[in-house]
Amino acid sequence: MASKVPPPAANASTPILKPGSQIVVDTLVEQGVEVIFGYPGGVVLPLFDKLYDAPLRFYLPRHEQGGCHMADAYARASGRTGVVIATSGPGATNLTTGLATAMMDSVPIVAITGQVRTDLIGNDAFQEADTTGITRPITKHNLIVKDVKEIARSIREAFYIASTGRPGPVLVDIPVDTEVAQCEVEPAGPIEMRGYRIRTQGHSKQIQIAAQAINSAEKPVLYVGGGVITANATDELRALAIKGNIPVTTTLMGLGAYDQTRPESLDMLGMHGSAYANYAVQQCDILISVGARFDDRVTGKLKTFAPGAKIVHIDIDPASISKNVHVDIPLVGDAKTILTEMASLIEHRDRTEWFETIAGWKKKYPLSYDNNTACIKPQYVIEELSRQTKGEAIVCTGVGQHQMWTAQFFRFTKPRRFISSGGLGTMGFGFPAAIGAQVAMPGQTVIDIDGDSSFSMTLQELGTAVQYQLPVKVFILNNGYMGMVRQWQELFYHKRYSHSFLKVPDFAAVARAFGAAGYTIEKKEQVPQVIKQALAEKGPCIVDCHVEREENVWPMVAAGKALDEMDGLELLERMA
Ligand SMILES: Cc1ncc(C[n+]2csc(CCOP(=O)(O)OP(=O)(O)O)c2C)c(N)n1
Ligand SMILES: [Mg+2]
Repeated sequence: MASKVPPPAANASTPILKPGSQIVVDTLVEQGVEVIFGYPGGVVLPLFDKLYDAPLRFYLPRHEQGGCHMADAYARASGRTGVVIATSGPGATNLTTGLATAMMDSVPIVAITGQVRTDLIGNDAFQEADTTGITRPITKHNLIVKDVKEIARSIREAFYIASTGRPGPVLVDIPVDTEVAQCEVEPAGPIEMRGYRIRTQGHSKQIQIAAQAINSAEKPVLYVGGGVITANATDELRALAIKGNIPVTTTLMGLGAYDQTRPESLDMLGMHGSAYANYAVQQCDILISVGARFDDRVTGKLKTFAPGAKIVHIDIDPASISKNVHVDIPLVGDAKTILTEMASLIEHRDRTEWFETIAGWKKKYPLSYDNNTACIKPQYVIEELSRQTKGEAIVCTGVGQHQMWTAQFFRFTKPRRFISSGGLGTMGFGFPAAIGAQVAMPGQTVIDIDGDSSFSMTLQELGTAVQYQLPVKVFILNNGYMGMVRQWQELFYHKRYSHSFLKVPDFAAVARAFGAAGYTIEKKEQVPQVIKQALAEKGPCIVDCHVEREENVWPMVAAGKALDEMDGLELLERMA
């Protein structure tokens, strides 16, 4: 006969056990997470069950790639860490483009993926993929957590690694049995990780040397990348540039780091940068790079890049220093700290001659286009958007000509207003990015300036925008081509337009089918009015702008050419 033993009474010494799935959710909440993008599946069902009544806002994309771009743009717009959840196998592999995009642009994301049961790993189990293996080169850090006791610490460390130093995506893979297993949770404490050290303070002596070199320079240029935005150092940059009277050019990722309406602004440099920025870089005597990485789209032919310049490089990531271009004065540390210290040592210089030379280039080769045509020029739509939103909107893009025109013709005055895939160049990024940015900034006007082909890659996220009534405004610069590919084929492949156009649907009708508003613009005179109407829409809205089909982006530094060997200058000169 079984003896009746009373159940043990709960008292202070009884450990409170929680399943791994609950620990995941609790740790996310503890880390300050308010928003999650994610898609369910078999091995994350325990986790989704706990998300059912978690104090978090959850957004369900139509594809995990979309979810990852949403988390990415959420992070870029807000400065917080984005979170995305996916199931094992196809859910995890669908994240890869999003992770690689975030990795290349140094965006903090924590991705949580489910994994098959620990005892099945390596067995070709249903929906098994080696997620940590696949994502190792496209994450800042990743790991698989096979012990429930490690979940809380792993997630805390994931947030720490994702958001500190040079930020990036971190993936935590959790087998389903670990989600179900139970343990007691350790309270959060200070994070100590051997082998992960971040230097924030710059070397004072080096800062002095750099400041002296800048003070004695006649033709300095500040070359600014996305790192300044990540470091929230735009005020410090402005203070330095104004105090020292130094012209500033930014990379694509750096747009918004410096107010483009200021006289020191040289706008963007590089392959499709302004002629005056490229000339200034080539002729400067000191180039002060802050949070930029000398990407090949910026430098042109490396051997001839900034030939007369001493190079100062401020970066949080020591691996970026002298990677592509030899650096004379390296400064490893946080841009905000270093710029502040440097500004105190910088003296005002008139540099009249240098600014006059630059003014000459600006006058001779302004960023311009021929708008004396009956058809709609894509640049005109962008200028009109910039005018109507007074530069206040958050602007996302796809990849291609429309992206470059946005960089050239939208005036950015503040950081975190331009969201684009710079490093990886991910077509299809713009629309889910706009959704993520809108989730982060509910009161803000969020625009996606997209290409017909780029938008076609992720347009299913219309379902997400409509489901959550996110009032994103998409302006498709529909040239009926993969315009950037066509431009290269025109210039370098004898106009043999090999598979560079797709038959696209009536985008406005597609929008309406999803429950969004849809407009089509075919005539130039409609542009201002329809933009106005679209911006006033309360819900998501698509505007299909039929633009000039064979417009090109100028100026252009062809591959292998020096930065000051630009094509298309005659047109700019003619339009000046
Ligand atoms: C996922 C992906 N595939 C291919 C490319 C190569 N690519 C770069 S731009 C471009 C064409 C983009 O066309 P569209 O979105 O219509 O923009 P447009 O250049 O016409 O403004 C292509 C195919 C890419 N960047 N990303
Ligand atoms: Mg196109």
